Amino acid sequence: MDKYLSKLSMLVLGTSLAATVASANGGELEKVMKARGLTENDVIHAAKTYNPTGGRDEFMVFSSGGQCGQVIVYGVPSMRILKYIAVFTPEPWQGYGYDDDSLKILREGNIRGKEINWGDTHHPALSETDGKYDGKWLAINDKANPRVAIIDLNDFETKQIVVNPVFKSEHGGAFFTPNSEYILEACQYAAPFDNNYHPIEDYKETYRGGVTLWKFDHKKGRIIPKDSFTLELPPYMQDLSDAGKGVSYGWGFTNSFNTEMYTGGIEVGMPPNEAGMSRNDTDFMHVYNWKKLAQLVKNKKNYKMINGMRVIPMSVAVANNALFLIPEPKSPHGVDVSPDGEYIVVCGKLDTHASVFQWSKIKKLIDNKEYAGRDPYGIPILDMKKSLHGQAELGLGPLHNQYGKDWKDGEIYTSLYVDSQIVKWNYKTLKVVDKVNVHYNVGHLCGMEGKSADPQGKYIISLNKLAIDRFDPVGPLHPQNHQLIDISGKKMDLLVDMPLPLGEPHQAVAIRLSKLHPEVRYQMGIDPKTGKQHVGKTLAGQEKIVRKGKHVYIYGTLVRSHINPERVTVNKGDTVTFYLTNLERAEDETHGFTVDDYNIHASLEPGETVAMTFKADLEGVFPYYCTEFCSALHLEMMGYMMVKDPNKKYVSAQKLKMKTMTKAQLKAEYDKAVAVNSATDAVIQSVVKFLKENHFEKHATVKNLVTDALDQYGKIPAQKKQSDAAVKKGDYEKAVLFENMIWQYMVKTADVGIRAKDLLVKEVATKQSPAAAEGERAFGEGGCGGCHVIGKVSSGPDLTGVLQRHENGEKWVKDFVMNPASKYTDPYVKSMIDYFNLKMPNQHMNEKEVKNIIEYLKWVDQNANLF
Ligand code: K7E
Ligand code: CUA
Repeated sequence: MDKYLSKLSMLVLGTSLAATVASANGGELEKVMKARGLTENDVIHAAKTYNPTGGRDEFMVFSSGGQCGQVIVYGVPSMRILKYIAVFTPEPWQGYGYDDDSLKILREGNIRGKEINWGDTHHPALSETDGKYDGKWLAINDKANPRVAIIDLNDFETKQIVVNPVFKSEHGGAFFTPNSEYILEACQYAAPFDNNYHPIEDYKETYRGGVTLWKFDHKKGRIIPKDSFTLELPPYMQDLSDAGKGVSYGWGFTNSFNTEMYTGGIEVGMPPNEAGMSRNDTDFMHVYNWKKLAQLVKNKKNYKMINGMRVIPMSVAVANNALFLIPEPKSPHGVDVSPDGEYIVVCGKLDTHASVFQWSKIKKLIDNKEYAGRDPYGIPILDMKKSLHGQAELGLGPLHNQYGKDWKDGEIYTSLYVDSQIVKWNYKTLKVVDKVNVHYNVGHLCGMEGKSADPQGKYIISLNKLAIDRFDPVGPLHPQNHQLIDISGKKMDLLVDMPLPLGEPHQAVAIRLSKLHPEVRYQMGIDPKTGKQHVGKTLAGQEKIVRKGKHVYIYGTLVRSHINPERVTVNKGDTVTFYLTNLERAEDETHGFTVDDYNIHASLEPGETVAMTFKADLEGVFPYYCTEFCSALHLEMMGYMMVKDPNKKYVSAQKLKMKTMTKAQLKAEYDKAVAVNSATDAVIQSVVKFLKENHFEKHATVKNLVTDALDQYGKIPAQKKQSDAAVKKGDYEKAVLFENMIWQYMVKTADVGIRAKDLLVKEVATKQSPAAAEGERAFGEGGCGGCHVIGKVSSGPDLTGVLQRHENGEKWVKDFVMNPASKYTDPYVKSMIDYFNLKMPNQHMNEKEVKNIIEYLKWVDQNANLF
């Protein structure tokens, strides 16, 4: 890698790439470039965005998923998608909407009793402290069904959906105030606040716009609807919004279009909305003092209660100097407050200009009550010219803005929808600095923390609406295209395209990875949706089935690789609730659960408890199983739910009983199982020894894994007791089953134990002797690597420690490699053959090669903790 980097730096210094590579690397890179038609620039772009396996990104992006109603999470600069967070839409993998607990969240989003199973997400927002992202919570709005959802960045799951009870549409949300006191949500298409019919002719009188200030409990991460309020606004179509910060802290800014209050009517011979709604040269930016409004709303006489929402009438806001209008160029779109709060940049959309308003000028006009007039609703209007710092001519269709690292010097980036460009300019000097073409029609752009009080620069992502000719064709509906642009140099440099095939992602927000600290497991028995202990929490040994009238409750557990209980019988017509707890503590040991044909599904992360309730209205036999390939015995992780009709008589079919094994055969099987177990145990002991010798307890993650492994191991004595008791009774059939269970626990112990060992990477490798290096080569070229991965169990056992696993290990390994068949009957080898379903083949190595391989294996053992 180092070599590669130095090569690249030479490149940057102007050395010809091809020449450098030809001399340093046998021309391999040149060959690849030629074969794939790559330029030197392409290779640099690739190197700037490529993450080698296991590599990490610097930033994490939360992108709205548009019509998919989800949030898309990806890394920058690699542009690798990491997660879809289910928000307004059911998501089966995560069980979202398919288990009781997440369904409850989804149904919080019902509107007037109506189930809604999608959303049109537009603007994600990260919670803030002092105007800077704190990595705790994410909010996102739904334009179609006016709602806001809260996602916990501790586990990247949706925790709350609130419905706006007065809006019928919204767009200007979600935006946090600088200390996450409130979340701004502005209306879009004006409509009556009540739920009654009002003729469109009464538009000006009865239709209203507004902005809702959702009170946010920053600690708990929940909106408190009863402490929230809405500011009534004229039926102008409010658009994007932003909260003031720094010098403009306490104020909010909301754009609008259709201040004409045009209501269309193509069907009655009127010109369409698009003509009537963009007639005026200017629309209004709403400027409001949310801090003052929050004080006013404490007094009953200052608000009206509508659909359970406290609404402050415009007249009250005006009387208290808390609401103003400023003309802005027609049909604007983005409004973006600078990191210090002094400038408010508004984009024209139908105007080629960006308008830079200046807070200190606005504040002066407000303080001096210097108004240019009033709108039809009596709201004071501030003079546009006197509020402006200035305007900059940027190009066609400016939409949104993001600030750069040198924002103090005026660095800002703006998307140009019509020109399909990102423009870098200076909002202080109002000069254009640089432009870069994007493909095509950019909407929002996303800087790295580019709208917080602490912009990081480095990259801009262009969120393009169209992907014409960018990707392989997939039919008439194309993906969207997010393009990563390097802004660290003098010129902007477009690095790479990423297709997003899930909806139209309007806006994205990026945060430094170092600010996020999500959990890897839950506290045992938690309902992650509430953060409290789940009523269905069940620990090992507490599994039970309880019937209460016609409701059957199953308190079950999942752990590799069984679901307890494995048989559930209910009556047709019963209501069934599965309470399941994933007892795993090992990181990433997720189990899924479904009962076939019953349209339920849950994803159980380690420690999580989930409830699934349904009516057993179909008679029959329904397998249930773990839906996540969690372990070698995942397919066996299943059970049956049997639904019988209480009004039917069923005849036993047991006459057809199958022939069984003789006692002698069973005894032989038992002996074999015991032998395999003691051989496997020896392997475990060697892993445990390794872990102890290398002080696993000093590394928290390793310690967790070891705890989990020993947990599995600790279950063996109880099984052994049962096995011994069965032997005593002469029931070898049962004893074999318990011995097999012991073996399962051993495999799980070994599995986790080996993962623990993997992680125990602390020392630097000792230098390889020439023989060991030769051995590594022989190992690779001789095909050993096809089945054995050092440090990992793959399609063959891990060879770390193989020399210690057997008495006289070196000779044992040599004999085995030279003539594998000679050991096929050795109980340990036999157990491995059974386990992997593979026999070690003869690779026809010569003695020297085998000797070198053994030297290599010794080196592996010396450095085992590095694999
Ligand atoms: Cu698409 Cu912010 Cu809804 Cu602009 S919005 S593009
Ligand atoms: Cu648990 Cu598959």
